Amino acid sequence: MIERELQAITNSRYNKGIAECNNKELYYALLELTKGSIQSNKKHKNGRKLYYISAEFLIGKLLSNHLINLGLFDEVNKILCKYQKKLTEIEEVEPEPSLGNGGLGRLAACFLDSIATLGLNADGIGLNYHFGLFKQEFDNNLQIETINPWIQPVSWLNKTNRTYQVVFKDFTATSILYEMDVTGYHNGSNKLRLFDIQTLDESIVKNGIIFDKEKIAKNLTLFLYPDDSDEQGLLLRIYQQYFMVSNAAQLILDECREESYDLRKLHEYVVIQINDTHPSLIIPELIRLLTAEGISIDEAIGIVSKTCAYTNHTILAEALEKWPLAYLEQVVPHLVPIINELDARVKEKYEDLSVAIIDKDNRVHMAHMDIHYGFSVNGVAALHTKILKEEELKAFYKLYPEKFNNKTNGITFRRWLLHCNQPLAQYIEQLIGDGFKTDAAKLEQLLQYKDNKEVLLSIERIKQENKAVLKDYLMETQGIEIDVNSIFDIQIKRLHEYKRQQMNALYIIYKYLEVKKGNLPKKKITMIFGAKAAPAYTIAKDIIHLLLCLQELIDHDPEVNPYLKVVMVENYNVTKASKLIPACDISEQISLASKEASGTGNMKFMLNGAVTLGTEDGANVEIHQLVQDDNIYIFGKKSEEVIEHYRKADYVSRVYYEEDALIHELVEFILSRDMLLIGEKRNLVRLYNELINKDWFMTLLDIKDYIKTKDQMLEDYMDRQSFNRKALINIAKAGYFSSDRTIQQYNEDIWRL
Ligand code: GPV
Repeated sequence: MIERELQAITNSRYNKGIAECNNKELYYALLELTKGSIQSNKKHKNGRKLYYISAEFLIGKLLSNHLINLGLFDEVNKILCKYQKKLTEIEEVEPEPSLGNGGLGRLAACFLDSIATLGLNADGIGLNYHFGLFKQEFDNNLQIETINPWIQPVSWLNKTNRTYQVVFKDFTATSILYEMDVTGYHNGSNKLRLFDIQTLDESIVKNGIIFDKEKIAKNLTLFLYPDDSDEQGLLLRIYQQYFMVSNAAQLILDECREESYDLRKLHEYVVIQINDTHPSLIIPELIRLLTAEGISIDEAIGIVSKTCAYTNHTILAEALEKWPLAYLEQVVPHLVPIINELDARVKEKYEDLSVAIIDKDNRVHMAHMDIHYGFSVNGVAALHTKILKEEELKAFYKLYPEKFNNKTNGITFRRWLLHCNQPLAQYIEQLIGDGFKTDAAKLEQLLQYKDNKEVLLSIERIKQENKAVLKDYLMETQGIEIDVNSIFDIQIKRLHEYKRQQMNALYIIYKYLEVKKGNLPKKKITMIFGAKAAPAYTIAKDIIHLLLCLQELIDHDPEVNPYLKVVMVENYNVTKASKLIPACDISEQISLASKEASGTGNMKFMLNGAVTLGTEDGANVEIHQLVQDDNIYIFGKKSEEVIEHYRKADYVSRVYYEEDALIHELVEFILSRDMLLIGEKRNLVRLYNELINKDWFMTLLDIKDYIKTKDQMLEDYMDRQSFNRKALINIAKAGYFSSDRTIQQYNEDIWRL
């Protein structure tokens, strides 16, 4: 049946049979086939509808994802095999849309998958960035940014004829709506709706990712959050955000009108989830549109407050958006009276100026607006929500305890197990049946095998198989040779000082010096990194430079390279994550306690049988509780102690550097002769100074405990059976982190669809 359909498509498209098509032709044929199957898979929707508004949806490649969800994957695989074609090779043809930066965007994508799987009535709303996040290349051990064009004449995007006018102070933009289908696992489909601006001009991008930031009509949807290190960048970001939410608000109200709903009862038909503060301007915009319908401002505020819910994803002060009122006046003056009114009501009601929307410097605190004028505020892991209540948002928690709730993040097991690790998924199915595919909690049944030698050996063999696949992939894509008989230690995530890739780099230096001294590791260690740095984040780029220099140094040192290997994977993205995670032994989750709101990579690694080396931070805390002490390696200062250091401002990294001989030696190495021969002095000196004079994220506070714990972990790895047992327990306990569970909780406590 499917075979005949595919055959018909290749015949009409290319006038060829399946066997004669190349991978590119087969990709487009499968795209057409898959899109056709989704069309016929729509379900009637009714009841309250959720709009999940997000500036990011890091969806990754979609072909296999849809095939799995539609239940066509195995059959298509079989057909392709029959013609000696490989789905994995065909997938290489598909470009990866990079519509997100990292965890927040990927979370939105996992949520869409679970929402559709659970059959909930919901759409995602965002922007159709033509070049998305930049593509990363390495040159001279430095990060270079180029564009990532992913939109092709034929793609998963469907153009609609919905368009809106979005009014800015200096011009009126005309939008156009594109849509992508979001399939649920064996269950219906929803839509991801991405707005674009009609006047966009891709040709204004020159020289990597440089473009004229002032030509808003031409640049608005070119990139995901372009560099906001200067005023033009900040203004563009406000243009983007308002464009996104004005379109969203118009769309939502239109859909209500189409159903003849009473807009005064909006909250009975609609719930809006605001994904971090990027879409927060939807609050004043909706109020504006409702008052334009003749509804009083009092009533409009009341309606919107019952419709909007806000998710917080960070406590990092620099990531909490505060827009100068003057900028809003420059871009969207018609929202300013409403924001002023919202602020005035807060100031009249509460004396505490720390909860004001507009502060004394005339900056608008987006999160404050969300909390006062939304009905729910949630954090993304238990510890994160606790810190919100007790520290960062304490004043708000006092005012509105009933609004605060926790929703620990999750990941879709379709992509992060069934697709990325087929050998493991099949083996689990052999052991406990296929119930875990729809009810992730069933993975716990694996615990009955935790002392079964044969099972533990199979888990090890599968990991070995996945390492071999990764080895071939790295050779093909980057010409890098890795040793499958080494321990794979992986840290993949955005490059940020709080995530402390620099601490891992200091560990590499430590190991390097140990080998030089003749203290050889029992087994070779391959340290793999993947990370993009924001183009304007200087220190983050310096850390990439340090890692690349260490990679080169060790590669060229025959005394050390039999024992150590550093690999920086270029252009880390969702596709690369799905190749790296199944091959990992040690999952590095080493953020400074209190700083990583949740993390979701930690969950993906655990699910694929890697053991976590981490701090008591974000969801690591919950992983620790689930797997218990024996199956995770926890180190470093706890969040209370870290918060105390911040409160007292008493952490001085230089003291650690001066008083501890080992720390001194490791940091000094950054400026050693060997390093300066390879690297750029300017970058290395800057990073060195940052570590000894600032070290905002307390690398030197935790480095000793980190080294000790990691060495213990490497030692324990040598007892293969006991380490495989840890892997199995991690897989068995990962069920809690299914985004199906997370979404069920959102629906029960917040959305009530
Ligand atoms: I705020 N996060 C992100 O990726 N981008 C952002 O702009 C902000 C937060 C991340 C957090 O850092 C992670 O800890 C978290 O797991 C993820 O959001 C999803 O909640």
